Amino acid sequence: MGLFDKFKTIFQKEPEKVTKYEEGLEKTRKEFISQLSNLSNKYKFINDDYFEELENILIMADIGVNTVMNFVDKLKLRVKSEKITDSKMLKDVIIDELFIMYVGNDVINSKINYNTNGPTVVLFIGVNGVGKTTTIGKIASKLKSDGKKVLLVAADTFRAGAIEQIEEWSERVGVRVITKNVKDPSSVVYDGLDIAKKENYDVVLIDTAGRLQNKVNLMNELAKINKVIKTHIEDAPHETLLVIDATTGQNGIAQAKSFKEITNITGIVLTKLDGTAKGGIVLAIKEEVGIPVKFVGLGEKVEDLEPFDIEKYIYGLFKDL
Ligand SMILES: Nc1nc2c(ncn2[C@@H]2O[C@H](COP(=O)(O)OP(=O)(O)O)[C@@H](O)[C@H]2O)c(=O)[nH]1
Ligand SMILES: [Mg+2]
Repeated sequence: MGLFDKFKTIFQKEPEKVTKYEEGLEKTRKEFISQLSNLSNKYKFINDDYFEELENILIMADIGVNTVMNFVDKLKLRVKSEKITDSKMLKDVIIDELFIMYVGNDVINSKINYNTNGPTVVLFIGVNGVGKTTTIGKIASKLKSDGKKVLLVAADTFRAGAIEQIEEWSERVGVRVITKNVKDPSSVVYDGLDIAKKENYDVVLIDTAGRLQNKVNLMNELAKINKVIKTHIEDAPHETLLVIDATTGQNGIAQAKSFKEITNITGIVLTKLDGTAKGGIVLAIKEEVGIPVKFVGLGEKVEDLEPFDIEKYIYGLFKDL
């Protein structure tokens, strides 16, 4: 039994666990499944043309050129060694190999690294419009229902309306937000962490403005924010989550590479997977950026955020196959 059949057996028993993934990946699934099915109808037997078309399909799904090349090479080896000739048989192997490619030899860590001694500080970075504030609202809501005392810090002092937006989330979710009418984001961060320590908050979620246009400025700004954080809590931030928008495809990958050069990122939040047919980007991030995806955004509503789970993701992509 292939890996995919195993996921199927597990998740069909507990369908509610995968609903969000199924819904959020619908666009990608439709596109992927119809193309893979067309391919195996067109080529009953596997040949070079088959592989070439498969490569195109995977690249179009934003899996990334290098990743696809490595992947198809591996597939060819398996086809040879297992003497697979029928293209219908290959579908299962493709799913297995995609899974193996993501997991590799690594221990995949998609958990938040919690501070056991004082507030856990999570810094959110990423360019304008990717979904930082929305993600903070969603995570705040989850943490609150887990019984955690959550504080938001409005350190996006740059964008007009940014403070109002996070205040709305704070009201909606019922968690406190620290704001300050200043230009310098680190000044708000300073106040926020001061309060977090004095009032024993469990988790502090810090919203920032991501101005990647000016890398030096952004680098200085993030360095200053990090310094201020460390004056309050030495080993913080415990997480620096880079938010990227799945609908921007390879551009999102480029952003991740740039941010990685200027600051230490511990995880990626990939938003708007529901809005793209190119959900293969999850696989490219792992291969090309080398930072684990920790959360995925699967819609605009407060409950549309899930800790990333490769098994649920693969199931959501291929369940109709
Ligand atoms: N469909 C969809 N929309 C999202 C998701 N996450 C964020 N958005 C939308 O993206 C837009 C920008 O989000 P915002 O949080 O303001 O981005 P920020 O500038 O990075 O803080 C908003 O309209 C959000 O509702 C998601 O997972 N799916
Ligand atoms: Mg924002």
